[in-house]
Amino acid sequence: MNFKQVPRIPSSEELVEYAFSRARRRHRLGRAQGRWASERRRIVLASASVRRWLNRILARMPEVESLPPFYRELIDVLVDAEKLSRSLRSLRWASKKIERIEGDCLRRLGRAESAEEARRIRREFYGRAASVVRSIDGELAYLRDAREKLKNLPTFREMFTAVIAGAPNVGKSSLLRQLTGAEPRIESYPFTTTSLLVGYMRHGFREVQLVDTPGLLDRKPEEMNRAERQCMLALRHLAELVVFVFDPSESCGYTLEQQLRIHEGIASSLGLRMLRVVNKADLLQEEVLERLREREPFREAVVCSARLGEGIEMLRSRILEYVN
Ligand SMILES: Nc1nc2c(ncn2[C@@H]2O[C@H](COP(=O)(O)OP(=O)(O)O)[C@@H](O)[C@H]2O)c(=O)[nH]1
Ligand SMILES: [Mg+2]
Repeated sequence: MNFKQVPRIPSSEELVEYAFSRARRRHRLGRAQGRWASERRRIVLASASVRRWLNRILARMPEVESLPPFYRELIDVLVDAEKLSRSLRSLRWASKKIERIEGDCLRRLGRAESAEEARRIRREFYGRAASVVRSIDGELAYLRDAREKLKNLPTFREMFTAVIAGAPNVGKSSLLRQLTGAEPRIESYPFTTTSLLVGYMRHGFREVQLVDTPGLLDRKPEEMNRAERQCMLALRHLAELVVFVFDPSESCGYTLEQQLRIHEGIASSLGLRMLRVVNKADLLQEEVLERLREREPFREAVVCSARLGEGIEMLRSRILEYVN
């Protein structure tokens, strides 16, 4: 499952320009064979250039239908999987169609009586092939957009996985960085900030895959946006442990009550083991922390500050206790 390997996807105009300008420049190379050899070479070369590009896209695009359910659903959240398949089918159709037009034009070229007729057949090939390419312009644009959205999807491994969840801005990504020592992988595409991130944490023989999710809000599944749906998918398909992060300072912009409702939603619906984390301890007064620890679900919570790097070792060893 790797969308990075998908080649750049051109616009229809770019593809037409690329194929026909190559044919113009290169048709004289190589030895001419038979009658109207120069026109023949131009047709063959233009056709091959377009089809090669289309076929490379088709060959490198992962087959959504054959991916595990988690990836399929994730892809469906990010792009419309059905439309993705349809667009790929259009590319396949265009490639075949151009091959047929090529065959047709070459056959007629063989019977051409004059240089003028040969030229006309070649121009006809250009025109028909270009209009096939132009007819898939929308599909090419869709695939280009899909590739951008999917190329930064991390690959998840089959191993013990903890998913970090909680409201937005509570410090989930900061904790992932602290726990894994990973530099934030900030890609130029803004989309990644609302995507899933993955990091690894090791201690002796124990290894944990940590998945950082975009924030969850206190909403029903049908009201969830793309970011929240990704988070729910990660919880449902990947998580063996949920590391649920609270920000009782409420500097995240969500009240503690709202955060507790989100927590309750996950705890009651997914039946997963949960480790609670109280983050941003640097913003909390000692009395507040003590009172918090006397109530559920904070009795066993790990208290830490991702900003100061405090409590991180404790959190790491508490997570590792769940492995095996
Ligand atoms: N004071 C304080 N700020 C924190 C702490 N952890 C994260 N932040 C800040 O909270 C904001 C959101 O953090 P981020 O890790 O992106 O939260 P996420 O949305 O849950 O991934 C950022 O401005 C962080 O610098 C912490 O322990 N203390
Ligand atoms: Mg984050």
